[in-house]
Amino acid sequence: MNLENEILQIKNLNPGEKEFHQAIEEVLISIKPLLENCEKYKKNSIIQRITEPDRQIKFRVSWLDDQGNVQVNRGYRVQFNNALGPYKGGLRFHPSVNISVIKFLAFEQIFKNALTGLPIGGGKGGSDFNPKGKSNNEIMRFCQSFMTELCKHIGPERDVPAGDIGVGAREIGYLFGQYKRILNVHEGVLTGKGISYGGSLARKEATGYGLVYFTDSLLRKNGLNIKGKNVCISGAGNVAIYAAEKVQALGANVITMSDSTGWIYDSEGIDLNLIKKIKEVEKLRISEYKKLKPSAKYFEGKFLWSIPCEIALPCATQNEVTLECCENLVKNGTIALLEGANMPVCPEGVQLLKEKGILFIPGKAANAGGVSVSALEMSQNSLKLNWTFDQVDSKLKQIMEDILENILITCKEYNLKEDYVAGANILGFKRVADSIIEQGVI
Ligand code: NDP
Ligand code: 2IT
Repeated sequence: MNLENEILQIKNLNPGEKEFHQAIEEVLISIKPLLENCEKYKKNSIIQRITEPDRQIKFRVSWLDDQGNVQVNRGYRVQFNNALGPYKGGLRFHPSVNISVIKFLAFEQIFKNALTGLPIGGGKGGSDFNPKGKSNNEIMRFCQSFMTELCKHIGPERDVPAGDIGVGAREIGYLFGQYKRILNVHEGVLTGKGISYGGSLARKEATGYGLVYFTDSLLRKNGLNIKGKNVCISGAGNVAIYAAEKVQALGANVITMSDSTGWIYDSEGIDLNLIKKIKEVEKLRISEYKKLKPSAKYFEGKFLWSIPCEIALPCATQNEVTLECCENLVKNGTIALLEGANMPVCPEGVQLLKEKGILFIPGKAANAGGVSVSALEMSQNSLKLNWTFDQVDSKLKQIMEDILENILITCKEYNLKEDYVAGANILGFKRVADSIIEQGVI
């Protein structure tokens, strides 16, 4: 069967799962140069085995709201592939969550985790629960109910969840507490934990910092420098905030940020203390920024990447960067786009950026810093040791540099020129596929 027919067959097996189809297509088409020369993958039905999750867990989550009414949500955990290590990947709480979204994220996570070189397999989970407008007690009751079922399926050597959209330190704390209460074991079953009970320093910063370390290395490899560059960022959550912090630390200017309601443009450079106060502490809308800093501009609605910048770092959600956004970036002379979010650029947009010679790095490489430090948190938990911020941060930097270096080597080996999407996918796929084969028919 040729590759196009195999992709069609996978789509038919998973009807209506559009985000999952998108991720499957992106990965499989790009690894053609690998598949063409590898008979053993065909013989071992690697494509069928790698695109079928080990298991998909779906469960009801009932919880009591502050008025005493019973609310019902859906919970998911997709344990996609554990060839390289225990399933590892975040939990997302957002009303848009469905099986397609969780499967796309879990599938991407397999290859991202392989790129880190650390012993972790791929998984993802979450719920269509909307944390917006919920009280602290409601969040706690939801997390407790969610974990009451999830705890049957996870464990430090089995599956180790972490945060993602809508799941930060507060939620991880409540989830961890409930796990401990039910199993009566204090162990590294989640990452992104509070520092006082087994969390790692620099995990909070890791995805954003890692993204910018990668950006800095990429520019240097191309004879450029991040210093003084204008950087547009989308999102104003965990990834966006710490990407902005590192961009500023390296002497570049962050001029935009956004949330699901609108976006801000601050030509003087975003005041990150204001953003942290609005988004991390008070959990308000980004429009508050203009009230506190009237010289900035606020626009309601979707961010269209219409402000000229040299570097673009989308850090909100999947498919946020449309073809129109990419046309704006091309028109404005952007040099590089690195995905802080998972799959934020739509396929037509990726195509255009590549055609126009814009340096494009997919999320599975550029945002791998978060899961890398999660794996370092697992190591610290196993060793019952805590490393310093600088120890973790320097390991993170090294991991990001190694990922870039190995992608460049792969691009050379397969004659891919500047197609970093193919380079990252081939490198990650090969590591996982070869391990699957070595472990026999299971
Ligand atoms: P957060 O919940 O902390 O922040 C998400 C941000 O994106 C918020 O500003 C949110 O706006 C915005 N957003 C969410 N959904 C939409 C939407 N549909 N349209 C527009 N804006 C939206 O999540 P993270 O920062 O952790 O995650 C951001 C991205 O990075 C996701 O793609 C995630 O999968 C990816 N990622 C996260 C990692 C991590 O360690 N946290 C690691 C690697 C990747 P609002 O405030 O209005 O909700
Ligand atoms: O998409 C991701 O890599 C994450 N949300 C982080 C996963 C993790 O296990 O830290």
